Parts: sequence; structure tokens; C-alpha cells
Amino acid sequence: MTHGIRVGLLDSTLREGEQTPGVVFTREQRVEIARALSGAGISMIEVGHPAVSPDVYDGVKEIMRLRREGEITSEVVAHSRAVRSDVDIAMGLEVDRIAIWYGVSDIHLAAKTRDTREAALQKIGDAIQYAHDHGFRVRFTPEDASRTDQEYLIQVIRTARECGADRIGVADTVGLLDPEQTSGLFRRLRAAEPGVEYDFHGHNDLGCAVANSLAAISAGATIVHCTVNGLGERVGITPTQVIAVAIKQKFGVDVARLDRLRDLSVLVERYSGIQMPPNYPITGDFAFVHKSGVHVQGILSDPRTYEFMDPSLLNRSRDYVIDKYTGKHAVKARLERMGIPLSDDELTRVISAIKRAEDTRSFSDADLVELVERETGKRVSSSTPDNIEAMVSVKCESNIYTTSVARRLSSIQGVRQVVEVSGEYDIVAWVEGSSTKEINRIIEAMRSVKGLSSTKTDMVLKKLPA
Ligand code: HCA
Ligand code: CU
Repeated sequence: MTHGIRVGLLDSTLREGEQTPGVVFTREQRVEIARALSGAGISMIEVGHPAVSPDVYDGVKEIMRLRREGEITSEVVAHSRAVRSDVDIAMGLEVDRIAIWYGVSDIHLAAKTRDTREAALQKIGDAIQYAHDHGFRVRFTPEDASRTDQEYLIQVIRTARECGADRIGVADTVGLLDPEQTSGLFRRLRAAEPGVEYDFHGHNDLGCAVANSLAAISAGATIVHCTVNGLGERVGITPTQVIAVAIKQKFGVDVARLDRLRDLSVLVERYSGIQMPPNYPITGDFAFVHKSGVHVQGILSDPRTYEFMDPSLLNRSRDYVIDKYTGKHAVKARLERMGIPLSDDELTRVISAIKRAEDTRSFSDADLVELVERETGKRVSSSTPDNIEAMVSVKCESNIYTTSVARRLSSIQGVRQVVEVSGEYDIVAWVEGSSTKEINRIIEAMRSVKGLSSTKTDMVLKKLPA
């Protein structure tokens, strides 16, 4: 562990994240996400580019109201092009900091602005000076810094500092750096221009965004940019949940409340419509699920055998897959958790039944109870938690692809099965929860799926064996 590192996160879910294909946040969602990020203790949040559209503007305005009332404690940053009209809009909202950016690589200069290097320096300097003269803190981001001629990059950074920027955001806009290059770049920039603090903004096109962010921190960056679930242009940037845990693990620094990360991920899944795969690091469903008999045996005797971090720190718990690879230890642990103690002999019979069951991919608690009852003749169902079930019928909007709605519904926690049907409704979903409150929460999550026009819920009163 390296001590003495000073670092924080800038979460850009509301700016970079909204540049993900298909993602738009409503004003209310923007405010709710900002509150959640602040509640998770993130240092800075980039809340959008207010000059882009009225709803971004309104969202930022509301966020700043909450900021003044002390309900949002993160530093609020607004994005701005290097033009006075954008800066004016951001200043009118009284944000804490204005982040001005400009493409400075030869590729960007030639293709986008058609500026000479000199002309670009002029425009950059003018916009920064303008914001600074009005009393605003300014971060300047040389876009495409990772492909910019380094002598010119240093000139850009010097100009930005002289005109009043106190932070420089080094952007790997196309995501082509590796960790070694990232750390080399930061060391050179800091040596050449030590009068400012540095951010790192890393795109994930080569899957190196987290590793590059760690390298940037080791080389002196004091803020790293991230988005919840790694949203952003193309394949996105550094995921907040992963970098927060990686920084804790590597540097021992708390840059976010780790117990909030899973909820943040679920919230942003819901509002972005982009579901995380189960094998996603840290917040994915499988992050603390163990399968092979050898692994489970190890975990049960000391969880450190196959986990570097205790899942309870993330407000999560570990679980074991029960299927034909499963050993005795996992089945025993799962049954004990359900309050079902079995003798060695009974356990052996249950395990051999699991191994014989060819068509079952993995056993849920209910499957397991049924199997125990069948194999041992014991009646144990009463010791499983009482669950409430409901059948939810769903109508989709006429222009929507039903299967995509069905797929989204099936990934909501608590939704057990989803079928597409003909007739009055388009989809029927089977929902299960421990209380009516929980059922309501699940149905509310279902209703927030895009393309769904109405739902009808029938509670299950009695189930008969087929
Ligand atoms: C953009 C470009 C940017 C800016 C990064 C930053 C990039 O989409 O506006 O301002 O920190 O990746 O270069 O996201
Ligand atoms: Cu970016």
C-alpha cells in the first residue's frame, strides 16, 4: 500500500455518461443521480454541458439550488466549449467550476477547428481568462492530449495556467494509452508545468481505463474521471465502482462510500437503460459468487482464499452456485443458511441427485428445497422464507420491439420469469419478493423501463403442484 497519496474522483455520469449511444437523462433523473453521487461522497461531479439543451440547463440549475442549500456537497462542475457564449451560460448558473475543453492534437486541429496551433492557443487563453476574470475556477482539458505533440501540449498547459486555469484535465480521448505511457506522460507534464493540478480522463477503448487511471494517480494526478457503469462515448470511460475499489485496494484511500456503489450502479442501469453483464467487476451479480467445489471449500474455511475484499464492505454478500460441479461444503452451507440441517447421509443423497439432474443449470433455493424433500422425505418448505408472488401483465408501446422490453424486464432483480404472449397484453412477468413493499418496488422498477405503456398486477393467492 502506498501512503500519502492525495486523490479524488470526478464522476461524469451526467456529462460523459449522457454521451453514451441511446442515453438521455430527464431533469428529475439528473437531479436524483447528482444527489446519489454526492451521498456517496464523490469529490466532484460533472453535471452536464448546460449550453447543449434546455433540459440539461434546467437540471444543472436545480442541482445548484440543492448545492446552495447544502444538500449536495460535491463540487459541481459544468462543461463548456472554449467560447464566451458557453462560458456565460455556465457562469449564469453559478457552478463551482467551469471545465473548458479544446481539441489540440494536429488531427483535431485539422479536422475540426482548422486552427493553426497559434490560433488555438489564442481561443483557449481567451475563454479561460474570461471565466477566470469573472471569479470562476477553471479546469482546462486539452482534448486528445494523448496524441498531441508533447512540446505543443506543454505550451497549451502553460497558456491555460497563465490565463487562470488551476486544473488541467489530461484526456486520453480515443483510449489508446497503456499504463506505462500514462505514467510517463504525467511525469513529463508535471516536471514541465508543476504550477497546476492534474486530472486524468481515460477512455476504455482498449480496456485499459482503470489501469491507466491507477498509473496516472501513481504519477501525480489528483483527480480521476469516471462514470457509473463506465458509461460514455463509444465504450465509455473508467467505471466509478471499479476505480473507487481499486484506489482503496491499491492506495488505501477512500474516494467514495463503497457501500453505496451497488445502489448507484442499479440506479444508473435503470435510468440509462443499459444493463450490466453479471460478470461485471465489483457490482456485477457474480462478483462474489463461487462455483467450483474447491473454491467453495476454500471460501468456507477462509474467504480470503478467493476474495481480495470482504463483500460486506460493499453492502453485498457472497453466494455459492449449486449445480453439478458443487461440492458438499457449498450445499451444506446453502442449506444451513436456509435453516435446513442435514445428516451426512442425507447430504450425500442430495448431492448425487444434483449431479444426476442434467437439465438444471443451477439450483435456486426453491429448487433445492424441493429436491431435499424428494430425496430425504423430510418436509422442510416451512423453513424457507415466506415469499409473495405476483403476475404482472405488461403492454408495450406500439412502435417498440417487445423482445427488447422483455429482456430489460428479465434483468430486474426480483423478476423471476418473463414470457411474451399474444392477446390483450404483450408480456407476462412472474415477480417474487419478501413483502408487498418489495413487490411494489419491483413493479416500479419495471414501469421505468422505456417502451412500456401500462401494467396490471395480480397477486398469487395459492399455488398448486402441477
Ligand atoms: C468530449 C471530450 C472529452 C473531454 C474530457 C474532459 C474527451 O466529449 O467533450 O473535458 O475532461 O474525452 O476528451 O470527453
Ligand atoms: Cu471523454
